[in-house]
Amino acid sequence: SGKRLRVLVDMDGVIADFEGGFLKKYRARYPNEPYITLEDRRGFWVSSQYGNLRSDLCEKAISIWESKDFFIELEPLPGGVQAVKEMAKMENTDVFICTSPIKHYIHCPYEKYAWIEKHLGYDFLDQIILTRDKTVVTGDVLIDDKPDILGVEPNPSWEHILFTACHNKHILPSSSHRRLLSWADDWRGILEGKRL
Ligand code: UMP
Repeated sequence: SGKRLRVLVDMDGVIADFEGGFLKKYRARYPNEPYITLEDRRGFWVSSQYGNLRSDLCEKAISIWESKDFFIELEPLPGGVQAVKEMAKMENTDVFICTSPIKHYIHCPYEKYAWIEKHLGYDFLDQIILTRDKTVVTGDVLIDDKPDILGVEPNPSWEHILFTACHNKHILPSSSHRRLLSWADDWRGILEGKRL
């Protein structure tokens, strides 16, 4: 029913548990350093909040996600893999995983592909968009936990649906932002609305 829909789904913080994976490995590697609980996380950039806690903790935080096996070992977030699989099977629906790799590129891009193959299957490797600028990608919706998605295109084609995460749950989204509270929330309703 309705028009064909292109859905862009972010990876870290939306289908893969970046924050949980980070905190677990940070505490294991730096057991004597202070840390920020997920409850106390504020702002998209983990490195900034750790750097504000103590300046040397910025690079310690970065060392965690720059390490081999960080991205591949991220746990799926509740319901995310199932929702994406279900979405991809819907009629007239194209789903792409749209994710920004870190610039320390030795492990991250490879492991993002490996994670998608492991959790969504080999055929889903056709649906991956790795980009540091999501504004140049066209789509009807972008489901992403980053509050400010900026780039060279001032008027992106997609509507940004803010996916709730520990770091963004306290901010009041701008009037143009709709939210998806979790994968238990009504993502089907949002898609059907865009199809009209
Ligand atoms: N990232 C950082 N620094 C941080 C937090 C995350 O570089 O403090 C990286 C990890 C992911 C990317 O590769 O940012 C997340 O990008 P998107 O979720 O916007 O795709």
